[in-house]
Amino acid sequence: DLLRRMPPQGQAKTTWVLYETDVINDEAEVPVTVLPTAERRKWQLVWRNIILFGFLHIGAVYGAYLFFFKAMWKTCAFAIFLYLCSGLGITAGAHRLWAHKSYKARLPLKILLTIFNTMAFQDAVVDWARDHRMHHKYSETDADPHNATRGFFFSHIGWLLVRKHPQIKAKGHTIDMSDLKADPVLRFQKKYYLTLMPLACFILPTYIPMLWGESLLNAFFVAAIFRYVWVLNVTWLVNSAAHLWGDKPYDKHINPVEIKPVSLVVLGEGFHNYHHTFPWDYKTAELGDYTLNFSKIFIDLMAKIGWAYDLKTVSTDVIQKRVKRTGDGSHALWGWDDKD
Ligand code: ST9
Ligand code: ZN
Ligand code: ZN
Repeated sequence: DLLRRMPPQGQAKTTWVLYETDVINDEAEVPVTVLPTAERRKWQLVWRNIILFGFLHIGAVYGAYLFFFKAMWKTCAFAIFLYLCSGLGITAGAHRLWAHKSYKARLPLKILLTIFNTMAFQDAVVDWARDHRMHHKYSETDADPHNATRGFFFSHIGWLLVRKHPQIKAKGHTIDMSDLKADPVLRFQKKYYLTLMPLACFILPTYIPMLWGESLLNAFFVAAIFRYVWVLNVTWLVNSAAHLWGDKPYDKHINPVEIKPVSLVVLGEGFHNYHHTFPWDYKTAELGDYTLNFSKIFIDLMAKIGWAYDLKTVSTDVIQKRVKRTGDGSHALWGWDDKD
């Protein structure tokens, strides 16, 4: 289960680094080769996506203007509500429940999170989770769909504007997706995605504000377009900013960092050095600080009513050992009980 990456001829540096994929095991240490950069590539631009994302972002700027200056307060509140719901569809749903299996959910919660996830239009959960499992297993290589060693733009949005690197398709078979492919709720979502997604992400968010007298224009640009593009961009920040600028208290050998201000807007997903070190923790953070981890609050609440169970986490002891062994020294508790 431990990943060994082979260097392409003559261009990689070798370091000793612990590299975990899906294993819940903090003890093993193996040598792996970390590729310092991505290989040079010729881009195959996907013009359909470039044009669509271009228009979406222009629409979102207009939507932001309407949000701050023109729309009814109820519409603005509704847009924020949709941001939180669709955000949870990504964080508590696609990410923590499905890609990482960091907790289990009963049917009503699976259905709720699938609805929330469809509102976020980041493609069907099975496809999102497949890319995300590749991102963890082959982090910062060409088999990582949003390889952050290619820089901010590529890992933020650029990767959605070009054809995927052949390595993604070549190594794709090493990812086991049988669990999600067998899930009837996710199969339903995938099968009817092209009907469900427009309804959940654009049509209903435009229709509902009109029930309280909002104009079609305001409803569409604020609750659908601006809210959608906002959620996309904050999600993408976890791929870009949270792989670039910040501290590495848990593992200094990997690129992901802790980026607390981002954590607030990404509902608790900004503790990315922690998350790549301990990907099975349902909190995606050591402390799960309540103010910065809305998704944890949500999962805890679901656990209280019995809809979520088997929440996985990491013991303080394991975290402490890891911080001492591979941390960069920025951990707040750095040096605690140094006697042993
Ligand atoms: C979007 C996704 O925005 C965002 C994901 C962000 C992830 C963030 C993670 C961070 C942690 C969580 C933090 C959350 C914070 C949230 C905060 C919320 C408040 N493995 O893709 P194709 C094979 S989506 C194995 O067409 P192309 C496979 O055979 C936005 N195999 O490649 C596949 O066929 P099939 C809306 C793989 O042609 C075939 O290749 N959506 C894998 O190169 C072709 O696949 C869009 O805009 C794999 N991973 O095209 C659509 N991948 O699927 C964007 C592929 O039949 N995407 N294969 O099995 C596209 O248009 C295209 O994918 C493309 C590449 C142009 C980018
Ligand atoms: Zn990452
Ligand atoms: Zn993850």
